[in-house]
Amino acid sequence: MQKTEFIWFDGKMVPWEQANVHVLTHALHYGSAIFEGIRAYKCADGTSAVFRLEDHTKRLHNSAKILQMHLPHSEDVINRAIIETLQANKLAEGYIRPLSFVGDGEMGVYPGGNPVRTIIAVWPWGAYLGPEALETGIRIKTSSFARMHVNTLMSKAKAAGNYVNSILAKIEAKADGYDEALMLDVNGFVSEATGENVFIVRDGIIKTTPWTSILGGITRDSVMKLAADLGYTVQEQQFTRDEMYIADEAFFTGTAAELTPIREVDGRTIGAGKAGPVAKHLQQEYFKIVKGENSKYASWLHHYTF
Ligand code: PPE
Repeated sequence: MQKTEFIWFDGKMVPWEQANVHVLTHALHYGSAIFEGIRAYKCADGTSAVFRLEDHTKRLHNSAKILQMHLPHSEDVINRAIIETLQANKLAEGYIRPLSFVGDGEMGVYPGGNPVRTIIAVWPWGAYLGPEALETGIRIKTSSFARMHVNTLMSKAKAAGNYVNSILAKIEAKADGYDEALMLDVNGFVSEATGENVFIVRDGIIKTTPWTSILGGITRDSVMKLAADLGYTVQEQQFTRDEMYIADEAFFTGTAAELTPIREVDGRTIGAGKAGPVAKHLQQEYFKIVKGENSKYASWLHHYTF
């Protein structure tokens, strides 16, 4: 990864190399951490903008609530700290990773009175699934691992521990020669991917999985609103992998993955085997919005300069 100069750590700007923790950090042993993934883009007017900053910070605080972690910093403080970290690093475009975690103190599963610590790191990050993925689409395979039951881990929290399930699926998919894993829920319906939400398009209707076993993706929400504004019918509805096989188009959404078309699922070619027209249309409009080229969505952008 491409390093930057400073990481915000519990209210202070610390040089990248000095942003360290003790090996007995609770989160390192038990996964007791929550995080966000946010992107900032260069805009046409020469400024930069963080995409849906306040919504990400809100989700961070909601994740803390679900995990009963007490964050010492308010949403306002985190919003300001994110902008300050981008400015301190002179980063005009890139990825932002706030992380709050249970620190060291007592050992044992019970987090007790261990301190909750927060970092904000930023770095340049290109296309998540490879430079060609956004153009040509990716190949995915249904994972042998199911997404968590809704009472096993809390998918609406972006919790570090949840990602062990994602790691298992991602390693399997890559080892089998695929770009990403398609994950089903415990009832066999399509859930999400290891770090993306799933959409299909069939007979002109756009479908995405309901907010049950999935993370409530902010890109998912943005694309649903955008698609509806463009006149598409958008449904939040369960669907099966075979419905996906016969979809005209399929795509993933995520902060890191942006809007990545899917060209193959379990050896079946989707549509024409390349980015479909609806995915391409939504992708183009999404990139215009995040780069400040569509004033209708100006309220989603938090501009900054340095
Ligand atoms: N589901 C999961 C499991 C997930 O991790 C993400 C984001 C999403 C859906 C989409 O959410 P949103 O970014 O709000 O649209 N995954 C983040 C982490 C990726 C990583 O490898 O790290 C991300 O895209 O930032």
